[in-house]
Amino acid sequence: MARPMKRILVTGSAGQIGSELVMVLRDRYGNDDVVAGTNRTQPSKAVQESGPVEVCNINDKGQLHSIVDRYDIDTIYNMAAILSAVGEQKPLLAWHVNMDGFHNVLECAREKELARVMNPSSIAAFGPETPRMNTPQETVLKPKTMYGVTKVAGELLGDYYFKRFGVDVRGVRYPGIISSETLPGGGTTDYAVAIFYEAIQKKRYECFVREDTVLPMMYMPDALKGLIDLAEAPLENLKHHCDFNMASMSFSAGELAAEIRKHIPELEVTYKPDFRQAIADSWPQSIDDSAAREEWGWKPSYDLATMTKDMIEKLSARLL
Ligand code: AKB
Repeated sequence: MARPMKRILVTGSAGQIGSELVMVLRDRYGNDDVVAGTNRTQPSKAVQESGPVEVCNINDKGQLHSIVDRYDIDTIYNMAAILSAVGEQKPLLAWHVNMDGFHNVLECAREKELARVMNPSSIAAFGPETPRMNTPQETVLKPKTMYGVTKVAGELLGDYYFKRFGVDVRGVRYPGIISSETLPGGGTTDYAVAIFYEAIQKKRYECFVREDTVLPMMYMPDALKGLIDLAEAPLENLKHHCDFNMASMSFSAGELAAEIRKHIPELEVTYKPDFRQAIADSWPQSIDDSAAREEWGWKPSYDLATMTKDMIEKLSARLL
């Protein structure tokens, strides 16, 4: 039987996923029991005002251990990461944070016998040799970005720590995440968030991938629910640990623009592909997530239409 989770540290809590994850976890487990760890960026006002916040650089072993000791942490959600686009500009930094930092988290979990480590992987673990449609759970993993390399290595390292040391490490391969609270930073799928802000504020958007670029995407409420459901799943039900495929919706940049135009008909989109096009072209278009569905009951709630409507309502209320 897995140990219960009582006190949680979220690293990268100022980031796109971390900032919303902290709030959902605080709702679920209590404000004081979820520590928001952040390195350089200030977390949102909501995060700062609702519970403990600590400076937490996962590359600083002493700092990480001290937070875990002081708050009696038993679960770490490791959301600190350098994403694909920044990772291509700063590959050594991507390795340092995504691998050395994650290794520190794992070592901390091993030494202090923590109940659980959650470490998201990504569709970036796949590469051009991977089947692009309905990408299987078990398949070729030969990414061509440093981010992807660290994601594959992170999956393997997490699985190794589980088998070798009994550390309960779990993770999902996230597609592009769309959300209205915090902007993503430095990813290839960022256009699918930026287009909403620009559509609402300027009625025009210049997209950095081609109109026909199709990628798997997911709305934030599904992404958070999925990660927490996996964290709470009984260990004995899991055959996989750190590499669950997770799917929700797939659409081209042009299809997304057309869906937004149903709400904002004046929207004009131009397409000017840059270096991120090659990254997008190396990733799958759709994902087979049957292992996640079978082993821990994964089931998304949002599709392109319901996600778009909700994004526009939330962002319009805030930005206009
Ligand atoms: C990125 O674009 O780098 C991320 C991802 C798919 O992991 N959003």
